[in-house]
Amino acid sequence: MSETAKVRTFGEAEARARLQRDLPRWTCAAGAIRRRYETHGWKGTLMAVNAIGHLCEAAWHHPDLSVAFNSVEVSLSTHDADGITEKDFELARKIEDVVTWQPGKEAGALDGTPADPRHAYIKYE
Ligand code: H2B
Repeated sequence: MSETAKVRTFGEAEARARLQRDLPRWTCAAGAIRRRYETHGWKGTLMAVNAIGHLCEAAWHHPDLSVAFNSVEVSLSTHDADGITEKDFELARKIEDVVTWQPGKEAGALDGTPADPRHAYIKYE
């Protein structure tokens, strides 16, 4: 595809339909796809922020983040295309898989965070 070819952008209705199918906890508003992750407090929020930050830098595709004591909201759109593109959905998928990962629910060797409230940091519900 030539450098000047316009990247395909998704309209709000199309993006919503895609999220409903693939990323049901994400929403589409004001030209971006968004997801709020709740945590049990500041330390959990910062761990989630840093994990998201790493994924976005590795992707070279950066969100707006709204950070509060017990939550972080991710907002993704593609500046170069002035809209929502495949890059936003692909990165949202990776972020969702990483932030909501609970190895204790998988068949592997990892136990995941203990149920003890002292260790709780991401709210998974
Ligand atoms: N992030 C987002 N969300 N959209 C972009 O178009 C984008 C980016 N472009 N991160 C990259 C970096 C950069 O090449 C340009 C100059 O912003």
